[in-house]
Amino acid sequence: MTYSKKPLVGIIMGSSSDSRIMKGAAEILDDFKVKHEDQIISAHRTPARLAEYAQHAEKMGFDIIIAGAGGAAHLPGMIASHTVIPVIGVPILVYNDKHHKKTDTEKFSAFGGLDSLLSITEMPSGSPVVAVGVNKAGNAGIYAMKILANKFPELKKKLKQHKSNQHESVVKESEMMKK
Ligand code: RP5
Repeated sequence: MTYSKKPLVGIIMGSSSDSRIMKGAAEILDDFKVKHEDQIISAHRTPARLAEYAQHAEKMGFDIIIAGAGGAAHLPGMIASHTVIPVIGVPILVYNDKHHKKTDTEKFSAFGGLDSLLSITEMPSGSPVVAVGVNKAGNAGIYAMKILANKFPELKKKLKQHKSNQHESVVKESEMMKK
């Protein structure tokens, strides 16, 4: 069962290099059978596309936007400034092997993701964005389900099941340690 024919959540990211991380949010939504629409939009490289997207998101009737970006991560904040749809920001620490063929250990950010975390959370008063931890896109997905659970009681049940699964797996791990 899906909850709507149309996507309920918009997932956006600043670059295709963010998709490795942002797929964590998409996977949670897929698990919960909530439709989403995914797009790449750069706050700095495609500012006009960003403004158009905010109008598109309103027209589509999204309940939530999940926006991930690394470095000077202005994407979640700029989207929030264009719309009243709640925005969950995912600060991203990318390993920049896309353009520069660098090794996996060479990070795009010199600041370990703190730069993107602060760029997302330090919004001016009156224009908030909530943020999950660096690269924790899955948590953005779960948080989005919590918001949507106010509208769809079935999702609340699934979230409770998810919590109880977590409980079971920790207890199981603990039992394994005793052996
Ligand atoms: C940010 O710069 C993107 O969100 C990405 O995290 C980072 C690197 O982008 P690319 O150089 O891989 O396109 O704008």
